[in-house]
Amino acid sequence: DVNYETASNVGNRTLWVVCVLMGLSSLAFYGMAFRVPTQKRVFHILTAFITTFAFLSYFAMATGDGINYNKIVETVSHKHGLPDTEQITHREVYWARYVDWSITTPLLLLDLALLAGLNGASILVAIVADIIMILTGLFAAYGKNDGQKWGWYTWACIAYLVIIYQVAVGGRATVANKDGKTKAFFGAIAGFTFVLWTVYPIIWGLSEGAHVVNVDTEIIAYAVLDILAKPVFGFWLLFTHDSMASTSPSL
Ligand code: RET
Repeated sequence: DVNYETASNVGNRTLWVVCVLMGLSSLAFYGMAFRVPTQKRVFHILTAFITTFAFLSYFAMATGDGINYNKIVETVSHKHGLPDTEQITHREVYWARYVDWSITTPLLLLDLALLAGLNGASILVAIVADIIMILTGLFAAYGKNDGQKWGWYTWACIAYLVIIYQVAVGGRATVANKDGKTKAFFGAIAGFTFVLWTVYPIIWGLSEGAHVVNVDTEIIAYAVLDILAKPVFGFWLLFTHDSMASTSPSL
């Protein structure tokens, strides 16, 4: 039995909508970058780069690039002495996402780390753990059987815990030395980030992992998350940061 799991028009339209939103947000962030003094510009540039990479990745996926099939072979055993059969599933993998995430999630972490004033060693550990999380997630997406797939997934989750430890726990301790406004803002935006980021591995598990939801649902779920994690996160960070006096990173 051979079975194909692909996106329909609904999925493709969703990809185009996100592509346009990422493009427009990028223009807004570059525009905002010009209007702030140079010492405050690091956050604007980082945030604009994040949506620029997302725009490019969504352009790829909407036009049919950065996608191919993963083939999974399962043995189905039958009762009553019938011979076992092979169930072959070809499901679309949108690998352009992983290229996007491998670049943009470290930049998002850098936004948070610079806001908190995290030390260089912690920033480096968080970024390397993040790259490991995304690359092992990419290998998981191409797993040929359950053992391989969920094995890679486990390494990705361990790397994610390292990130949370460095940025959330370390960031809170560091930001405690800053003014009250920065402290409260870091708590809010880091909390928002980690709740949101934790939904990604859940969606992954239901879609690419266990094939419980179809490819269209996967596209829509990631679309909502990506809009919240990039443009919404970005506008919130930049508007708040512009209104604060003393959060310039030491760069
Ligand atoms: C994967 C699967 C393997 C296990 C884990 C994952 C985590 C992914 C995350 C992605 C965040 C993406 C963001 C994109 C921005 O638009 C790779 C899904 C833990 C946390 C914030």
